[in-house]
Amino acid sequence: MKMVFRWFGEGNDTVTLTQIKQIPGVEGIVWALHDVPAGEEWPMDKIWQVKEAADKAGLHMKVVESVNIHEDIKLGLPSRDLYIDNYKKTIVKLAEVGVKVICYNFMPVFDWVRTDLHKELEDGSTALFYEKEKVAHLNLDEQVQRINANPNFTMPGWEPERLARLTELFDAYKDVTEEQLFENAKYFLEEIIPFAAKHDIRMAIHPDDPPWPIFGLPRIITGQDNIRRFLNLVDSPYNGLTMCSGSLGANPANDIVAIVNEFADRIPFAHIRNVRVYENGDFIETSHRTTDGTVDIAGIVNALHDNDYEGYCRPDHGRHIWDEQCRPGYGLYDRALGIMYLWGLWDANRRKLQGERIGD
Ligand code: DNO
Repeated sequence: MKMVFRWFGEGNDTVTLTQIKQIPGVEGIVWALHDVPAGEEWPMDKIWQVKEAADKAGLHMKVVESVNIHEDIKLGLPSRDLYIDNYKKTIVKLAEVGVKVICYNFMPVFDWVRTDLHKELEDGSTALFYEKEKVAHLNLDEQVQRINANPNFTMPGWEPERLARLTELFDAYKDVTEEQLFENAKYFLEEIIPFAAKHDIRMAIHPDDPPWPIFGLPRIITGQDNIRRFLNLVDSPYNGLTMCSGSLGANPANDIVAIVNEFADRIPFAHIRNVRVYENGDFIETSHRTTDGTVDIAGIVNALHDNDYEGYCRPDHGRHIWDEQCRPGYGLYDRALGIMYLWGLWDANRRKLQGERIGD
C-alpha cells in the first residue's frame, strides 16, 4: 500500500507540502489543475509548476484526481469527440511527468452532494452530513429559479461552475437513462483505455457519492454489480476502480470487503474513510476508526492486505477538529490521524501474517 495525500495546490489549500511530508509514510500528493474547466486540455506549464513544487518537497505526483469528464461525453453528444481528444492530449502530458493513475467520475452534473458541511458530532467536532429526505424532497425547479435569480447562491458541495449551467443540463439529461449512461461510458472507455494503456496510466473510476440516483439524474457506479459491469465494458487492467469506502459505504447494502476481494487487481487507488449511516438513510462522516462509523475499515484494510495490495491509498474526508479552519472535509489533522490508523491496521497485518518486523 502506497500512501498519498490530496493537495489542492498552492493558494488553494490550507495544508502545506511541508506538513504533508511530515505525516508518516506519505510518499506523494494527489493533485489536479482545479482551475482548468472540464473538457479542456491541461497546460503543460501549469503541470510543471506542480511537479517542481512536489519535487522540492520530496513528494511524487503519480496520482491525479481528477481529470474531469465533460458533460457532453456523459450525454453522448457528437461534440464528445473533441473533448475525448483533449482528454488524450492531457494524458500524454501527464505521462510525461510520471503520472500513473487518473481518478475520475462519471456522475451527471453533480459530483459529491451533502446537505451540511459543518454538522456537529457528539465530541464537538464537525463533519459533512447528508440528509436523505431533504435531498429527495428538494424542489429542483425552485432551486434553479433561486440560483438564476441570485448569482451568488450556493449549496454545500455544489461547485459554482456546475450551477451555472443547471437548467440547460437538466434538460439535456431528460432522456438519458442508466442504460444510455453505460453506453456513453463504453464509448469513452473504448477510446481512452487503450490510449491510457499505451502511456502506462491506469484509469480509476470513482464511485458515485452518494451511490444512488439523485434529482432524477441517473448514477451507475453504485455497487458491486454495476462496478463489475463497468470494468467489463473494456476488460483491461487499465480500466480500474478508485475503491472509495465512504462513497460506497453510504449504502449499507454494499459489502465493501467483498468489493475489494472481487476487484483487487483492478484497484489502482483506494480512498479510505468511514461514515455513520442512520436508520433513516442520513449519513455523517466520522473519524476513520472502525467503531466510530458503519463501514468496516479494519475489514477493508485486512482485505487489501490479504490481496497483497500495492496500489495507492489516501485517507479521505475527515472531521474538522482542534479548531482547524480548512476546506470542508480536507483538513490536516483528522486525515493525518486517519493515516496513522490505516498504517496501524496495515502493520499489524504484516506482522501477524508474515512475521515481518515492522520497519523491514
Ligand atoms: C470528494 C472526492 C470526489 C472525487 C471525484 C473523483 O471529496 O472524493 O470529489 O474527487 O468524484 O472524480
